[in-house]
Amino acid sequence: MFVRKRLTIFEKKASLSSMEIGDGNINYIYRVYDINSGKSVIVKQAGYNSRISADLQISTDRGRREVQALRMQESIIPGFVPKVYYYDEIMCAIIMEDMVNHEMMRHYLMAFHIHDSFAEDISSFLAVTAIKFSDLCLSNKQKKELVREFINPDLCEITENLVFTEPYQRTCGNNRIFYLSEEFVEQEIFSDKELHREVAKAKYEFMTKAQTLLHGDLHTGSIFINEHHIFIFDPEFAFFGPGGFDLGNMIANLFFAWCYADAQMPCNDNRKEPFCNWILDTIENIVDKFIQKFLELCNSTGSMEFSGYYGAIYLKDILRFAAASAGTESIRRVVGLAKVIELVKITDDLKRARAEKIILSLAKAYIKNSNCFLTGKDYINAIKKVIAKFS
Ligand code: SR1
Ligand code: MG
Repeated sequence: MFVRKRLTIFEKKASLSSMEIGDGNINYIYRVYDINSGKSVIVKQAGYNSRISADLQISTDRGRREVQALRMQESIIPGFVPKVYYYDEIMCAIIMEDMVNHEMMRHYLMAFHIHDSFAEDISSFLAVTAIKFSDLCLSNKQKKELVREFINPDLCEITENLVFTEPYQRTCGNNRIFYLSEEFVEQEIFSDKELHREVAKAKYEFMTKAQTLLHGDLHTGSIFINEHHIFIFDPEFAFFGPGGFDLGNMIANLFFAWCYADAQMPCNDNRKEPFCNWILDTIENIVDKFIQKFLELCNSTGSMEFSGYYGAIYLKDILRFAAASAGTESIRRVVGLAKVIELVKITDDLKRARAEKIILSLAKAYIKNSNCFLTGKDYINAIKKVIAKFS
């Protein structure tokens, strides 16, 4: 009834059905479809509580920001996000394009599919959003107005707690640690004061540095993909934060796919080596293509002070925060409340423990040496070094 009233895309007499298809931590997602015409839309509704924890209450107006973010992203880089058809403030529900013939990237990677243009696509999205929503491109007043509109206290608080705080506290009841990783987490995460200091710095930047409009939760569950195309969706965590956060999250999540393949695929599976190599190449290419596109865009802004010399300084700062964010995303997915299935679904406990040690060690290198990740190769060298240590 809701969809029929709000949209005209279905025939008046169409017999519509719906089913709940969400598997995320927060919202309710329904597919509404007409079996006869084959047309369908997605309805995303925000409830008061998150699905992952009844204790976690989130203001229900988050859809407003999500819709605005999707529309703004569509305006600067068309074709990368699903179309929004309608937002209902009372129902707290978005009606949007059903991304048919696409599947969640997390599942796509867990089926060991390679995607030739992913680095090209995602680096464009990351570079364009890093530049076009920043002071490098927006006017002074426009930027401040948008920062105000995107103040996102509840969703940012989730990240501040789940990503930047709880995984470092041994007494935090929200953490979920795999039994074979407990000792390692105790020694390497809970006891490492230098690490805590660096994460505190990153958290402070996350809270205060309104550089650009971030997606805010860019993992492989926020991407739908097919052989030829990607959709980036679900930007309900969007806010003006430090450029580099989305890039870092992407890098961390791609590496989870490497860990899953490394642990789950038998050595005699001839898809294993190409897939694992493709993941590493993709991480390297995303970083290098991001850098190249960022600088090109920066130089084309026409802004005297922000192109050229300052552009390079700005980029270095973004790359530093990207490395730190790759680290914090990695640690929270191993130690914290919100897990990724790439780790949970590793069936051999010893292999899961090894994967988690690799991820945590790499994360520490990203965070403690965040200044040193200036090219794609810097990531690959760090990854290979840590893998060798646990071989
Ligand atoms: C309570 S929400 C837990 C996580 O799910 C979302 O997708 C975000 O990643 C958040 O941190
Ligand atoms: Mg989400």
